[in-house]
Amino acid sequence: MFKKFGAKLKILFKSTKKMDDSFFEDLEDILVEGDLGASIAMNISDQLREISKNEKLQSEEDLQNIVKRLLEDKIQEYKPEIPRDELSIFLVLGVNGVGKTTSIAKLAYDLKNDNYKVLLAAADTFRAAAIDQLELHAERIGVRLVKQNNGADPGAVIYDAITSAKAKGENIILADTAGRMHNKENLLRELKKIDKVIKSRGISESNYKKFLVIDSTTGQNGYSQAQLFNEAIGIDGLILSKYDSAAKGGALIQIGDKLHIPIAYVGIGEHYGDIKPFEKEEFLNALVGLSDK
Ligand SMILES: Nc1nc2c(ncn2[C@@H]2O[C@H](COP(=O)(O)OP(=O)(O)O)[C@@H](O)[C@H]2O)c(=O)[nH]1
Ligand SMILES: [Mg+2]
Repeated sequence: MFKKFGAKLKILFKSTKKMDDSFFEDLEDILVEGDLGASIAMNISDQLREISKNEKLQSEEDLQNIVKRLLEDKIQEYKPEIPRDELSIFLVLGVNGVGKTTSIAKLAYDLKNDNYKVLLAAADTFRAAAIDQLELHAERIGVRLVKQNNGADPGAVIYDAITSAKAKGENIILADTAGRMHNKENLLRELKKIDKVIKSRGISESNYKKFLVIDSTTGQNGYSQAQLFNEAIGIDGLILSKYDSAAKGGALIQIGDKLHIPIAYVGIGEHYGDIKPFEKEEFLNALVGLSDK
């Protein structure tokens, strides 16, 4: 059975008589298997070697706590502030199937309950089903949706949404986007166009946020996705989805350490209400196995 990173750390400590080279090799393997990447794995292992010269590790909790301490500066929380008297836009990005549409629906639900006036923009025009899926959520939650036909220019949908929100007085637009195009270059070009449209429509930089959804079950790939989208249009924050299915997330450490992208939300199920702000302390405890989840 697949064992979580934290559980492996505990076993490593229990089964080791001394912290010799083979201990550190095993530790590096565990860190790499936990999606932290080779360079971070070596870095943690080297730092632990130094620490263990002066500090005797008595129990597996000591090991877990030190690893946690070493990871602490590698990820950051992001708590977006959404003004009520100006229009904001959240552009939600990510590859196909990561959970963009579902995350938008959950955020719309929470924001509506918090008395925000929410508008959804169906800018994933690549598949007709994507527009229908978002529309169904809009109806269920009771928020407005701006859409065009399947195949329409996503930039035009967003343009309309901004115009419409300004006219009707909505506070926040949550914009869905396509995670798939005929090829990667097309996708990135589309995103850059959308970005330009938003910037040209008088929404201030601080009210325009780009979120990348990372699926907890994809592991190491999450890092490459973040790199790609971040290079294309810059990412303000991450949404970690499907954390209920696989409480992994080592890739976030890499993303935080190398790309400095903070994490805003965590998706913990398929229903409305199943999203919460990212809590770094809780995440790190779960990652190193100091708590069950
Ligand atoms: N268990 C679980 N499933 C999720 C979560 N977020 C999304 N999903 C599921 O992932 C699948 C793809 O989600 P969708 O929002 O359509 O992805 P998109 O292609 O990025 O828009 C759907 O079956 C969702 O119900 C989550 O936090 N937990
Ligand atoms: Mg979708």
